[in-house]
Amino acid sequence: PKTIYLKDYTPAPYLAKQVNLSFNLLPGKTIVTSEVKYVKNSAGASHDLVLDGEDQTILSVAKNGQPLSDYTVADGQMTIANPGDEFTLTIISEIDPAANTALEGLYQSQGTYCTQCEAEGFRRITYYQDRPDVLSVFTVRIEADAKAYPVLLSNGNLQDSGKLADGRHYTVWHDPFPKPCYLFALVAGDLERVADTFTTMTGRKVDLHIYVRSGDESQCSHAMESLKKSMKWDEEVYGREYQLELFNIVAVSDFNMGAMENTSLNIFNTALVLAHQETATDSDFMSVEGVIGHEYFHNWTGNRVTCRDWFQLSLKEGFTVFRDQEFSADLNSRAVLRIDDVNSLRRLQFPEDGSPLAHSVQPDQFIEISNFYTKTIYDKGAELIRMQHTLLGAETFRKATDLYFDRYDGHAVTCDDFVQCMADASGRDLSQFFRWYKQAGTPTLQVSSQYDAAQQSYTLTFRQSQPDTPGQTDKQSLHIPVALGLLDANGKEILPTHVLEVTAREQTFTFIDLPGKPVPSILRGFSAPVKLETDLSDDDLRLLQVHDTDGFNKWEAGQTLALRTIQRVMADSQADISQFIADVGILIEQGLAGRGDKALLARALSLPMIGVIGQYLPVIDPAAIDAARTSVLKQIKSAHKEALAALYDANRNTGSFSITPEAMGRRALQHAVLEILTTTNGTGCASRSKAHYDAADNMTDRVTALACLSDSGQPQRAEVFADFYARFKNYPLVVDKWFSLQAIANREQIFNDLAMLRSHPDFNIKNPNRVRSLYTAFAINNPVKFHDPSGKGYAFLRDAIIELNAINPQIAARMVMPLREWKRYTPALQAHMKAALQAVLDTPDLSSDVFEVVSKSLN
Ligand code: HT7
Ligand code: ZN
Repeated sequence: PKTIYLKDYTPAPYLAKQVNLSFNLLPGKTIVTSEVKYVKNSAGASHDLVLDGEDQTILSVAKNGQPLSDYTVADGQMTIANPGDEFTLTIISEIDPAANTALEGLYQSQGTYCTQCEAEGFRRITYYQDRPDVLSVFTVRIEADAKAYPVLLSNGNLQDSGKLADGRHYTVWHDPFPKPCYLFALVAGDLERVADTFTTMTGRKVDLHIYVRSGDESQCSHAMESLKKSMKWDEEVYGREYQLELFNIVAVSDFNMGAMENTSLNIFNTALVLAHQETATDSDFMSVEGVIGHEYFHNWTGNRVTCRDWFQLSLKEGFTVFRDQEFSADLNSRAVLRIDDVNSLRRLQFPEDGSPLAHSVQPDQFIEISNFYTKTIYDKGAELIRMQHTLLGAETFRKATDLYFDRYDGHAVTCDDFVQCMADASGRDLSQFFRWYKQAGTPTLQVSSQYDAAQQSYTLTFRQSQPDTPGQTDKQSLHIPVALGLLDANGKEILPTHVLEVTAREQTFTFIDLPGKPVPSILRGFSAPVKLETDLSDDDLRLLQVHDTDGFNKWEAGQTLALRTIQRVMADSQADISQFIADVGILIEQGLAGRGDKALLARALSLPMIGVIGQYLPVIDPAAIDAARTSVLKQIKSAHKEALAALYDANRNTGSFSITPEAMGRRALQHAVLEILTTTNGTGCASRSKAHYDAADNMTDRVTALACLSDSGQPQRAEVFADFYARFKNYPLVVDKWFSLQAIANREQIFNDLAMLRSHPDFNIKNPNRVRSLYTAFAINNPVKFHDPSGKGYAFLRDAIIELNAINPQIAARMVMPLREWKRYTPALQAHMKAALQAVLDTPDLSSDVFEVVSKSLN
């Protein structure tokens, strides 16, 4: 496989002035006619027109209407030497969507034709310059059987439609905004439409349509409301209006990722559209809102202003994640969302940044771009935008984004261009800040403090360090915004949030006129994606946990105390942790007194997950972490059983179901409490969980009960899982949950369970959601059994990767991820993980997707 380098970028040799595509959808084949008007690009280096194309049979090629034979096809490219300054090229080819199991290009999901062109799927549809800096105006004609495929959609506005002979029909779509081919989309199927409208800030009416399979219409209202909220939010917060007359969303069951932002024809995984209290959890409702927002926001950040090349992927993804995070924060509880986002960053992105696959937010090289849709590009990328927002302040940041949209609407640009807009609008020099885009790895920020009673001054010293990562050593210091507050010994805030800018390797800040030693609240709101090491005492943390005005740092103080407690138990299983246990009692009492936000209390009562704890240890032994964590949970239960039971009872479901932040907070709190109460997995625990299930009137409570029963050896476990399956077997997204909730069980017979699930009639290796529900759930959310000392967990994943390599390389490559941090584990586990990776690497006919991640992991 060939490595592609950022340094080799050159502008496209030809511009595509206009693209006319015609699709004839026939049984067993699709005929694609592509007619493209090309003009020589004066900035282009070469005179040859080089078109990308894969998995298709060329039927004919013509230039200006005359058959052309003077071209070569090799290694997925058609080359036409020196075709002239301006000409029309017509290529007719044949593809087979029904045989397309990779789910890239044009494929079928349960009979519905749909497309996925990002990043390089368009080349599976027709020969074209498949790169994001070639922007063109598309007109698309679709022809198909009218009865089987009554709905025929593409980007833009409907221009024409009509009936044809033999029961066929057609539509013609025109998208007036030039776009790269990765934003092209087509859908043809027998789908139901849910319709609404939105009136934009200048009074234009936009039709909003969500297409789903018959029977799913009643599960679309949350997605539709979320879409309208997104459109309004983008107008209010960024001044961005939607430009077309129509916005379509289509939900399909077979999809490699969550959703795709194709201009005016978003295609979604059903998991991120359908939501109803009976079938979706609170977390599903939140994801639908967030992803509907994310795809809608791409309309400006990605579509109207797009990427010059795929090394700039974070230009659109990092910015759009930041936008969707802020959208959700404005609509819900800001502190809760920040906690959940940071938890996810630490659990998934920090390990990536410390692995052999660590890469910068603007990478320098890749083999398969689809392997770079990573937590680093998306979530660390969003943190980079957040830091710029923090450094500039909301008002100047908005000026900078206005400048960005004005300057680059209709252009394909780079991350450098974005940061330059931030610099130009603020008058600041952000050249040091740009190093965040180029240097991989999570920096460590050490902070030490000194109080001088005589001078009444307080000094904080910051030391930053950057870890070596593959291909990068001796890194330079970064520009780090550190949001800081100071509290006095009584917990009163004496310095409200103030942003310090740490730019040197070592830097001190002195605060004067302080009559007593303050307690610092450092990195409020997690103002930079760093590993923070402080000299705060347990008492300092306890003060912050109670009094900090920053919701994130209040939670963070409690988590740091929990982490220290678990580490103490890991070092000495008999360690005295009574102070920590007593502190948890205070939190429970607060809950019983009805003080504070329930969603925040739920998070405060949840111990850090095994994956997060592992990040703070030199060598990861999941079983040892689990033993210590479980011991702490058991001590909490034993000390506070009555109070916890009372807190559970006080938060019982009364009244009708709703998804307000308050209602979700109450359910989350009940879940956190039930998890502690059922931690010993005895008969009483099982009865409690079963009672929770029996009382449930919504999916969140049912899933809570199943999660608390999952590890249990009591008979209620089988009863409840059987009832759940019987009730929901006709709802694929709920059957996914049934698979996952069993795959995450930390119990002896797990490997038999996994074998049973793998051969279950509902398992389908070709459906990515089902594959994730079994394999990803197991490998990510069952750390103890995935890292079983026998190596059986790794073997289970290894076999699936090998099987999927030939079916769906993108999904196969993603499944390698849990193995890539092998060097962080104990020597015995390392050996098994390495052997699993090697077995995959030794597989014949390895796709370039899997080859890239496995070979880099082993390096
Ligand atoms: N921009 C979209 C990316 C995407 C994708 C990438 C590779 C393979 C399949 C894919 N489906 C969607 C998703 C997003 O970030 O909005
Ligand atoms: Zn995106």
